[in-house]
Amino acid sequence: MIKKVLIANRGEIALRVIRACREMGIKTVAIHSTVDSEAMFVKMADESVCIGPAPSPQSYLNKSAIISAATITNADAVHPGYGFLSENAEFAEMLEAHGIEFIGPSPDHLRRMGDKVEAKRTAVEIGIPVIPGSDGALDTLEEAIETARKFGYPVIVKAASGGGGRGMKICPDEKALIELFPVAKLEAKNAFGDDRVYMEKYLTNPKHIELQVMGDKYGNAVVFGERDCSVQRRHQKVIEEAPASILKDDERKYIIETVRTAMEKMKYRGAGTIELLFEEGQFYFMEMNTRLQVEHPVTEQVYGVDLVREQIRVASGEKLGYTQADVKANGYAIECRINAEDPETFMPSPGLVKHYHAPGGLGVRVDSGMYSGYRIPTNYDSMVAKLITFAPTREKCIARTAQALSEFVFDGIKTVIPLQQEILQQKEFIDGTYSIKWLEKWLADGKPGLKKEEEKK
Ligand code: MV4
Repeated sequence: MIKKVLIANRGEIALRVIRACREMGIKTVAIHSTVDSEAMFVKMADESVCIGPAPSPQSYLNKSAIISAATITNADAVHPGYGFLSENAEFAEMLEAHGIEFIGPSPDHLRRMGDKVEAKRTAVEIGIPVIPGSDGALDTLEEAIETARKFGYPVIVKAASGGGGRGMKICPDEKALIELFPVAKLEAKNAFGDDRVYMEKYLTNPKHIELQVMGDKYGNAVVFGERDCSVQRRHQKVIEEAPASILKDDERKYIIETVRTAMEKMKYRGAGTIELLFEEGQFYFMEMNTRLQVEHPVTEQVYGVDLVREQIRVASGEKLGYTQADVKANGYAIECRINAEDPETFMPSPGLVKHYHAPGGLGVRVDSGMYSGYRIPTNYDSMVAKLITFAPTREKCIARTAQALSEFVFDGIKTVIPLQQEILQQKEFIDGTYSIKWLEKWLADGKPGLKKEEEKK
């Protein structure tokens, strides 16, 4: 069993991992940059090592500095959290070479899923439905035009090294494709040093549904249901929920069994997420994320599982503590990502939080490294807390979320809480029909349907 874990991350996820380790009797080492020395995760770890200055490339992305810190503190494993080095195959290989366990998938799986053309090829091989499109990368405009004629417009051109919304071009017709195909290739070359692009039929109004998977070193895999992550703006999720309220029982059963079988076929190890688009009753593979995700707590609350504990257990070589028959959903959970941003302009709002108060009560969980007197640094992303609420019904869960949001105090900074309070009152959110397009369109239209508006009339 792993005895000491170095956490190669910061903020709430570092804290999340420290808490799981503590419960398991595992010692923890925090690494941090100079601007994070007063952060909660540093205070909560058994030991800490300052590994570099504020810019991530010199600290949280500095592979050799992190491995040195693991070596001098005698850590036998590294948990990468999300973002930073969590999906970096080279980092996983370096750790392996130093005899340190990477708490995550194999380097081969990290590399394969990082290449979106390879990921899609793998999805086909293991039986996950994919979006109709090109067979691998497209070299020439002529090939692209021929492919688009076969599947029909609109089409989307995606960078093989992209992902998460980076390096995509939507082409409504052939004229647009002729114009945008070379641009897509050039931008991919400049952004990723890889000009390979591929094409798919563009789905115009889908939902983003993702499945939580977990595999062990013995080829066993389970799926902890799905999440609906369609409330997003510029590829940043704002509210996530589990289960996805619009799925019918047979749709859910089918996709869970398809993905579970697929994970066993590829012998996937560790936590992962299969991202799907869902439109008109059909699921389509989009990408696989080879890490624990920000929104994992909604799954934990609905399935009563500690996903970080399971990650550590399977990395230690233990068998999964669950079979698919043990996995039962209970109630509903909603997560709000509280970002330190202006709720109207989305401009970052870092600074000193003079006074902080978190909500509480039945069915309320707050994952955050915030405390009164903490100064949010400007160098990293703006998420300062995650509110996770859970209740027996979705209706009760929405009411609980609204109440909990109203209890938060962040004195000195702006947060997106007012926006989330408004979203909770919208018809599309309440009935669960919102698609990936909904939030941006509602904002662009000046937030129609707000109660305030109706009172004025
Ligand atoms: C798509 C799509 C429609 N059709 N692919 C965005 C992130 C990256 N994982 C792929 N993305 C999309 N791929 C086809 N064939 C629409 C999106 C997309 C999207 C997906 C999920 C959540 C939000 C999104 C926002 C814009 C576009």
